[in-house]
Amino acid sequence: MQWWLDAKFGLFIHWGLYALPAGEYKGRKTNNIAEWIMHDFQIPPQEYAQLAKQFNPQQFDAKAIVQLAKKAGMGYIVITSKHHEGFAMYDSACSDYTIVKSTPYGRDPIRELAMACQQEGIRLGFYYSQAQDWYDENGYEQDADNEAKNFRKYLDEKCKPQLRELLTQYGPVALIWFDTPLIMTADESKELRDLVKELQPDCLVSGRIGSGLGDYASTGDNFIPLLPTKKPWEVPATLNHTWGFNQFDTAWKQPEAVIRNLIKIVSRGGNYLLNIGPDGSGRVPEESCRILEEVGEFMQGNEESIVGTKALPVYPYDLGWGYLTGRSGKVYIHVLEEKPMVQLLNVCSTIKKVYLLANGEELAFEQRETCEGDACWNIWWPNDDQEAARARLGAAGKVDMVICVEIEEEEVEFEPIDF
Ligand code: H79
Repeated sequence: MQWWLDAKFGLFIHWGLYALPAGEYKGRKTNNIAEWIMHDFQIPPQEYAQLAKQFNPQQFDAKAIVQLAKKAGMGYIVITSKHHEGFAMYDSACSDYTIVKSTPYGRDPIRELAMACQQEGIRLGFYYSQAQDWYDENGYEQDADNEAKNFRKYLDEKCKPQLRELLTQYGPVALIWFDTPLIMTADESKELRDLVKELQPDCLVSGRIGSGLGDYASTGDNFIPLLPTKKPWEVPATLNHTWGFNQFDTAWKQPEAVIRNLIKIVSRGGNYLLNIGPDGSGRVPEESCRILEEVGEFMQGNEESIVGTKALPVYPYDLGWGYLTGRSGKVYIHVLEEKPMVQLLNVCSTIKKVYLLANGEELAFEQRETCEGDACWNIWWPNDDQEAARARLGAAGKVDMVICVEIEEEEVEFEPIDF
């Protein structure tokens, strides 16, 4: 799973029939995430299924989405192949409830995305709701009487056959992103894991397969861990509140907030899986594109401080003004605020060279002991002028000025601060 550890940043795509109501059904607006509208308004399956007849997303452009992800510096894409609503967004033979068989669109967008990903050299994984299926009478549903269902039948006749299709018809699959196991048993989760690994040994399995059987942990949606965890981890996150397109949700995170989250997550050793929700016509909301493009401007020039980095030992201070990332022989200091100069206390590694990552400008530095006897790095902006240096970095320095410190040692060493 080294590729996944190195990638750090991925694109999540939530797309299904829920993109049509887009947060409003029969004049009633939801204040929950839009892809839950069928559950939240308890829309009967046969009624909800009528949405398929209007689903004709001619604006869906797989290549443009892949390019958007690449420009943002993302290393993988995960798309909903079947969300809790139960609708297959790909050409599934074991159900009639699919985008190919029951919509006027009649095409398989997941095949188009898989082809575009292969052409552009980016990995593709599939979200698959393994336990919740609100269309299948034997699929689970949050807060429903699940004990009364024949889940075995659902597993054998829908879930496993569909996973088999996804893992045999679309080339190499980077990962299966399972979600909400609910009351699935450990044996059932293991059965799904075994099936994935039997068909594609290199395919990763997300933490939400249940019973701790994932290859990595998925944190709570939009929750960023504070401390190192036992397993590698990923934060699934939204750009506004919703995952699936919601026409009323305009609470967009600004690019600056997204870049800050990315650095925070990467500095703590995690991955950031950031979502877009194409609308019912297949278009990615303009605001999402704008945000990701700005993140891309930061990544151009600073990518080395994100992609392929490894979590450093825990730095004993909360810097407030920035974060540290690193790789063998290098520490990247992410400076997110105005500072006359940059000081790191209790760092004892030996500096070889210091420069601004995005343009290579060298920075003056000294290594010394403070009055208290702590090892310390002091770094100065050229001519003591941070703003001028920022201007020279252009878009790459707008939010974060990344300083690269090359050190003699493989791994940076921090002094303990308890004395
Ligand atoms: O796919 C996205 C979400 O649809 C899915 N995970 C991400 C990646 C997700 N599944 N469940 N949840 C998110 C949260 C569930 C929240 C709930 Fe509720 C709280 C379900 C029951 C209580 C929301 C509020 C629905 C009913 C009341």
